Amino acid sequence: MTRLVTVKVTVLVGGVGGAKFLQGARERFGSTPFPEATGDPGEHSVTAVVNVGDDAWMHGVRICPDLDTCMYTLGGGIDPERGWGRAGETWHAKEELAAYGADPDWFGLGDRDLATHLIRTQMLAAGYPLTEVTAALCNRWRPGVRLLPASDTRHETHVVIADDDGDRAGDAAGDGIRKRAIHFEEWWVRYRADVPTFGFAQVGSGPDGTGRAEATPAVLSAIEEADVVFLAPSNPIVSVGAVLSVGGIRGALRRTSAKVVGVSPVIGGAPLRGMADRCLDVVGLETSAQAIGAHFGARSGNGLLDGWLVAEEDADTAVDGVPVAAVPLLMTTPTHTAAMIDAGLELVGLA
Ligand code: FO1
Repeated sequence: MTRLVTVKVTVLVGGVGGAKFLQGARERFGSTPFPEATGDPGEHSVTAVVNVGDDAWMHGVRICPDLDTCMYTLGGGIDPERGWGRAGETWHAKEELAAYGADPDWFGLGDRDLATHLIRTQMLAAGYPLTEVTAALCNRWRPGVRLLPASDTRHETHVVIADDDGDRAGDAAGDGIRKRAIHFEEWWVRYRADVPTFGFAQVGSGPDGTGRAEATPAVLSAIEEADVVFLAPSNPIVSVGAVLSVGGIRGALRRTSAKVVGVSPVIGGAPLRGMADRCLDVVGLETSAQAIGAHFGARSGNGLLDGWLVAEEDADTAVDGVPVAAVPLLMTTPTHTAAMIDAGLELVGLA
């Protein structure tokens, strides 16, 4: 057993589930002020590598739902009922946009939240990378963990659905079904994932505007220099999966000397929250701790995991080459989540 005196923890996260997990990590490892996302993370430290697959342009501003959910949750500004956007929100701008008939009419930007998007959009237009923009926004919110976008370039999740208008796309797959691709937010928010769906694809570009999105140097060193890396119990396909599909991240996880611990996002065959089961269906994976653990795979093979934390209800889970521990997984309070994190450390011999 290795007892860590100082700990560098890196967590791959999405939105609501990821933010709750980070509250537990902050409780467990203490809050380290990170004035700058690119600054020295100090000794006890938690760094979050946050999904940017949900990021989108709406009404001319750049929305980063998962970064903002983490920032507002950890900074005390989240609306606790919705799990996204600001507490005490008003919707005057949304109403005015609707009065103009502006598109999209299915996505709500609150007045308080809009200020965040305006600052972000101005800074991006001035040439600041998203990592620095996020650090600047966090200067206000002081989340106590370092929030790093998985990439500084576009890496949006798009979704292939059936095209019932019939005249916008061809039948390239030759299966008799016309298809089109829409942004993930449209699929999730407008259609509630309830349309015939065929797959997900990342749409983006590399640092030079071509190729595919790459992880930032800050993300790669956060993974390579960590003592332990957690895959949060976020959506394994469109949150953690989208992070893993950023160029360089999978390789960094394979190389790091840190132990990599995954936390199951399903309990007894049902997702902890959200519509993870819809995404799993789309890619042909069963909604079970077993199937998701096997999907991530063992680091001793070609996969990513040194340990897989599942709910007590899933205690019979066995994943080839991966030690499994069953613990209470409900993140009801940061203290409960911190206990779950301790179980993860113990599983890989770090506590
Ligand atoms: N979710 C909704 O269901 N409806 C909305 O109008 C909406 C607006 C919105 C604005 C900013 C933001 O950061 C998040 C927002 N969300 C909204 C939540 C979010 O889009 C999704 O739940 C996630 O992207 C999925 O994790």
